Amino acid sequence: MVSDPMATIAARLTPLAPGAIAVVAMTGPDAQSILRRILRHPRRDEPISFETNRPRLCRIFDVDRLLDDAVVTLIPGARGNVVELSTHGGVRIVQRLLMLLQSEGATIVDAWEFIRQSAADESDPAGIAARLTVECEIDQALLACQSRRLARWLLRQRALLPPFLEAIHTLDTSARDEFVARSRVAIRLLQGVTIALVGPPNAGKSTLANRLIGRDRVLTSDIPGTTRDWVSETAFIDGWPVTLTDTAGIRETTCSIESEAIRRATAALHHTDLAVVVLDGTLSPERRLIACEEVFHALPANLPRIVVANKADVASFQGSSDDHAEIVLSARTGDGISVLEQHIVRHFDWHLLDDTTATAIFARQLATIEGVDALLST
Ligand SMILES: Nc1nc2c(ncn2[C@@H]2O[C@H](COP(=O)(O)OP(=O)(O)OP(=O)(O)O)[C@@H](O)[C@H]2O)c(=O)[nH]1
Ligand SMILES: [Mg+2]
Repeated sequence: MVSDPMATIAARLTPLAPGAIAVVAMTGPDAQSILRRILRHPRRDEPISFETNRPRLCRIFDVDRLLDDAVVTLIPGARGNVVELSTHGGVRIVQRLLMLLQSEGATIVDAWEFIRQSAADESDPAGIAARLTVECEIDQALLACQSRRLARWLLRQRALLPPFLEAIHTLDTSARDEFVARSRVAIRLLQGVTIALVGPPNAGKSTLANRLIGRDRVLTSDIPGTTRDWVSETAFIDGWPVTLTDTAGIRETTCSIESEAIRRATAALHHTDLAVVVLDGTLSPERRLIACEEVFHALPANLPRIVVANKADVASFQGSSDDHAEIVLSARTGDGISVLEQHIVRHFDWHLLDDTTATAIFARQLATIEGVDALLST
């Protein structure tokens, strides 16, 4: 990356996708002279005078070819003024503008690098850059964010985390340990959590998958062995996004297609963080226990699991007994689903993530804390 203070840098600050407006920024010693060469007054053939923080409507020319109209604003920054060119949001326009700036002598960098460099304040080079880096990291997480709850929480972290990190060395050990503990929870959530629904055929795994996903995503039927290849989809557990995998029912079978489906289901479990074992609550407790043991046998030994007894809505439901089932629910009616969600929340410690407590979302943000590597690897 360019860190030369004499370099003039430019970057696209908005995604390269069709939109109403795209923003390209430029800063550095040659920024003003580049502007003079490429901008013209929208109506008259006269130079444009700029004042900082006063937007101006201009025309961008590539030699004599009109490229686009743009609103241009000069904003004071650490390396001189930052020029923001807001053009129409066509992908091609933005690409041509960046090529033009490059041909005029600017070095094109990515948005993150641009913000980092344009904020590098001589009086506090570490401070402002560190704060902006954290904000950029949170913005990146927001771009990929899949749920409203997570987005709201990330937006709160944008305000809470930078000042908290600046003051981290003033905290006592227990406050730091708590910060590291909840940050580990957040980092894992942001990396992506996978939950698999496993169990014998016909237990209601796919019905439960559809309920957690919130729509009819997978086929269900009373024919045992309906689900063949496993299916993954984003689901929201108490608002937090997870990848939910519905798998083929596990049983002894002579059907070669079904046994391949079961083999794939169990292979997928090696990349899973939690198994929800779904049992058919209408079976007798004895049969359920046998089915449960059979499923446990197929799971990787160290895979955490939550066992549920499904179909609690039907008269023939056999109640919970000694078959490991912790939760009784009905995937069909939704009864007991929130209990399952709370179990999952507690399993991953997501209750530690609230909107008032600063929490790191990337391991890098913990790097300033002594001994944190050891904590993270446990
Ligand atoms: N009464 C009742 N029936 C349910 C419930 N959940 C699922 N079922 C029914 O049980 C049958 C099997 O449901 P699925 O969701 O296809 O079961 P599965 O575990 O995915 O089955 P396989 O894909 O064959 O392994 C269907 O007829 C569902 O309508 C429930 O909570 N209550
Ligand atoms: Mg199924």
